[in-house]
Amino acid sequence: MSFLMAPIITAFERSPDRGRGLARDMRVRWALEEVGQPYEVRLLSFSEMKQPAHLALQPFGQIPTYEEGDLVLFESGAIVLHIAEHHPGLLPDDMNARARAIAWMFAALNTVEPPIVDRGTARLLEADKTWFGERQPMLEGRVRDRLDELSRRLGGADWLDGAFSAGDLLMVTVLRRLDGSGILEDYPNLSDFVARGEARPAYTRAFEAQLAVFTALSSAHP
Ligand code: GTB
Repeated sequence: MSFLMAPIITAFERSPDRGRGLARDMRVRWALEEVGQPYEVRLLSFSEMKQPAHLALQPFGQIPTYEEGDLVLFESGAIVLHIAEHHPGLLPDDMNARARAIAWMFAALNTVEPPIVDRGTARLLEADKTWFGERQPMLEGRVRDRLDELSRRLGGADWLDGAFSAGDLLMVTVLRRLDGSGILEDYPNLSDFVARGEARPAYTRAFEAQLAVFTALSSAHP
């Protein structure tokens, strides 16, 4: 099934990740690619994100948003769930398996992502504080606690619960936020899990699309 009009998502005009696909539009692009739904992208500057027109779509002035006909959604998890519920391929048909896949979506966003974001935010915004050095091991420890648990649960499986689902998609994007930290490398089965996600053709298409935004910007303003 395809939506009648291509949905429109928003993304950073200048992503601070410089095309590494770490911002949260990546997970929405990837979900749309997995189900074969064409989409359009409206790029926003940081100031546009805080103006009334965008705040009407996203109360917190953030990306991504999703517009499809008269439906407007914000929150990347809600957007991915909406896509998964309206197309085959990202959620199992069996109702119990479906509920478990949705539980993994929440686990990615609600249990695994927070300590990863806390660590990243501290490094970005608090590195000059006197207490930064003292706090850092604690923040990294919280990330490692979650990865220990996730790694134990994943074991030798390819995906978190049977076939690839929106739960895996979100978990891969969350774990990718540890890119460059060296932490994920201590968990070979989680590194392989991320690599398996990144090897999916839909992931590659989504990654290339967001990278093209950065590449176009760099060639316009070298
Ligand atoms: N809970 C919301 C969701 O899941 O949709 C969170 C959305 C969110 O945090 N959006 C960020 C944003 O718009 C972009 S993704 N921030 C601007 C603002 O709040 O003013 C977060 C992000 C940003 C940059 C990198 N990076 O450079 O690596 C990674 C992730």
